[in-house]
Amino acid sequence: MPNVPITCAQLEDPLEVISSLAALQLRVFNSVSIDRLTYSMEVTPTSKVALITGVTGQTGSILADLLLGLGYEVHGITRGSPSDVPTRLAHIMAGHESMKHRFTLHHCDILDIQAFSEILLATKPAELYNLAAQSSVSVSFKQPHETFRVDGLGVLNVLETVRLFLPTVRVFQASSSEIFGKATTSPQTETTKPHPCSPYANAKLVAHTLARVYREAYNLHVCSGVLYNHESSRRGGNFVTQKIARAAVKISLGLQKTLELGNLDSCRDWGHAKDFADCIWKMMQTDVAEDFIVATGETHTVRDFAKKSFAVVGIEVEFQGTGIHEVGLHSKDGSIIIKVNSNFFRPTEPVHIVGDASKALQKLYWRPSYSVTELVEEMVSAQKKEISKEFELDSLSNLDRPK
Ligand code: GDR
Repeated sequence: MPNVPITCAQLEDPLEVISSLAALQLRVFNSVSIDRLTYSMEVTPTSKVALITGVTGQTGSILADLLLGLGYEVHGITRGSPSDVPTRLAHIMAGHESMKHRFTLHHCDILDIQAFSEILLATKPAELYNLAAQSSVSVSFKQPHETFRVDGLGVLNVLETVRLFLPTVRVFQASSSEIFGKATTSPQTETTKPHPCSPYANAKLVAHTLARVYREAYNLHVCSGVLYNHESSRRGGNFVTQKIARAAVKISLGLQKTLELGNLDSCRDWGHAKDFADCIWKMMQTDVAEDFIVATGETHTVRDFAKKSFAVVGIEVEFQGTGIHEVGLHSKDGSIIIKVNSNFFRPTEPVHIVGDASKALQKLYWRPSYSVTELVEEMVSAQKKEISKEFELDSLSNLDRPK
């Protein structure tokens, strides 16, 4: 294997590493650092082409950043309007030429097999990441048909299109820890028996099983990543972590009085979406397609996540009471800043969702790089900036904070 020297300055700019390696017209293995993650990868002179469905979502947009950073030509699919610039992609679409010219946004519904197959044939990706989904568990109880349409039938369409038109493409299917639901084994592994307990989880299990069936029946390179909860500053505001991060900042600034939450005892294995995107990419680089659990192996309650988030803005929360009567009090003045609202309860909840990602460690050399504390700090800090922009506050420090 040729030894290509890389300078420290180059290491700070992965694109430069890739272009200098490409200029040497060599196939080499090397280590590239992108935003605290290190990639051991095979770099080829011709950049790879990737297609991401659901590219405007949190994980889709983070994956787009990652792949562009690795030198890929990236095509993304969204159902959104062609006249809108998706917020999470604005930095790419209005960004540096070196990124912008390698990114194309396509508009189609993955349920539209004709439109989807045209995009697949026009772009001919080496890697297809299927992240398109109705991703809210609570919405799935209210809209089970729509959830099954996108999360179940949509995946069947993607796999059928691949089988018929581009069977050589590598496919990643975003599976979910929700498939385990009321599983009796904890932590869960790739062999744990699923026990879904929501329409969302059920649709995801159908998709997870389809991915295996297409791999085995048609010898397609399809891998499923069983993704546990993954968060970041790009998380949608209807998910509990972002809802908490936002409320903590607003309450600290006197812009909101209370935060209403559902089940405070719910536990989740929360990781950082950047770590998860890294694992998803690594999964796609293996010659044999397999399913992997992607998780941190640690759980925290919603209550704990709230405590940590308020601590970042300097508020200590003391919880009192139980069940629907539990409240979170501001330790300084005893005011109620967190309440339980049964409207946020779900008809059923997974029991103990925590993943064992040993297989990803052994086969992909993947382990999460962010702790939950770092994740909380990042999310709350991002909300501080966001809210200060929204409310056109010149300086947060000038505000009259609640005592
Ligand atoms: P989840 O994420 O359902 O696990 O699915 P969410 O953040 O919605 O809920 C996590 C837990 O928090 C409890 N909870 C609340 N949830 C919301 N949204 N709002 C509240 O006010 C609230 N109060 C308590 C919930 O009951 C739940 O137990 C996420 C999604 O990203 C899925 O797409 C993905 O597949 C799974 O994670 C892994």
